[in-house]
Amino acid sequence: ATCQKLNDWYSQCLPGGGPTTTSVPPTSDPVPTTTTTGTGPAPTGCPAINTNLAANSKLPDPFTFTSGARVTTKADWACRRAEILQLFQRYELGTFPPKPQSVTSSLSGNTLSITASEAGKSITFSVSISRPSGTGPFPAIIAYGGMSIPTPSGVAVITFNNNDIAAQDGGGSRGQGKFFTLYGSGHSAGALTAWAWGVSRIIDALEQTPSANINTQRIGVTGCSRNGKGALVAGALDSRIALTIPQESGSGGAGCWRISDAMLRGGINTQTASQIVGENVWLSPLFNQYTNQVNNLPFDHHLLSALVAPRGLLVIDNTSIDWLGPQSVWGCQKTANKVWQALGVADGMGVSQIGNHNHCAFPSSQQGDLDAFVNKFLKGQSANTNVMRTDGANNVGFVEANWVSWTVPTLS
Ligand code: MCU
Repeated sequence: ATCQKLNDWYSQCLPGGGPTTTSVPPTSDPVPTTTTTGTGPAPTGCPAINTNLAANSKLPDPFTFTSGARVTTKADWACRRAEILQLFQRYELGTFPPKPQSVTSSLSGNTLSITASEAGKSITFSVSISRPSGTGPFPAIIAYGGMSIPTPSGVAVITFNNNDIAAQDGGGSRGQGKFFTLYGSGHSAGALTAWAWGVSRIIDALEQTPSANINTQRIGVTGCSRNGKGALVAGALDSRIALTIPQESGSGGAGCWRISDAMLRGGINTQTASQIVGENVWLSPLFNQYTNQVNNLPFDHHLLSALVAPRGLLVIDNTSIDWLGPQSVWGCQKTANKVWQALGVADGMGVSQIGNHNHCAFPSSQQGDLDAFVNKFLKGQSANTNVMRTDGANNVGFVEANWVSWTVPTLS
């Protein structure tokens, strides 16, 4: 394909690449058929999942089940969401284990220690809680590796040492960390999934520790870059999280695999599925067989974001770093917003994509966007969260018709 011009890449670099045949799902399927902790009880009466993968070079339709049935109601969406959760675990993230047999916690000063036990094994990890002045219970943001966005007033920060739960020390660090001590080093979860499990245990602990003085109905999660990928996965997997704020998360986060591949075909040095699985252990080994045929995946990351709906999602991004796939993030997340549109809450999900700053350096020009989402979703105030903006000249050229071949229903 002619796919050369950087400035014009959206018109040059159409969907494509990869085989058009179907692919065989993994033979050993460790994925449970029930939805997991934090997502509430599994919806009933849902269509059976169809795992015969069909190649699709565009972004898969959020509103059609793998069975072919259409999503027309909000109840259908609950089923479709459960299906998408299963698909992500099966092909990319690995199994997200349910709440372990026992989760206990103790608070000492600002340190919350959490012990999780399952099948005779147990692990303990701790988080530090920094509370604002005033009277709680406070809203809180769980920050992977500490805050990389400005701490909003009146909001507690819970610092999560995600690397302690699952290592991310390059391709050789698979199976290391406390999650794997508990579940075994051969567990299918990638680091992003293991960290999300850790976030779920933090929320369990906060729920059972009123003296921590945190309002568990008002929990946000954030992280930047690799930790931004983690924050997005946590928001997708645990529906107790009210606001998800991935920052500059790139491929494996807010980018779509298919669009990132098209960018690379267009000569842009950007991270793709093929590269990411060698660089680090963020994803399940189950994903490896799909990285050269992402068109066979029954999802892309617009559907990872869609798992967050109708809860709050603010994608904070940077247009200046090609490696992060800014065009991919923009097209992917504009498309994800259609799920919030269908649910009647389009302004529950925003994208703020601004360049000319270092990686993970939050520019003051995005402060208003952040404040609006925090005010609405963590403080319960009314705020204008209609945020869908980019300063990327290439990005506004996203040709939706190249990537989206479905329409958006209004779900009743
Ligand atoms: C955007 O996140 C990652 C990226 O996926 C990696 O390829 C790169 O090595 O590191 C980024 C990061 O985490 O930077 C702090």
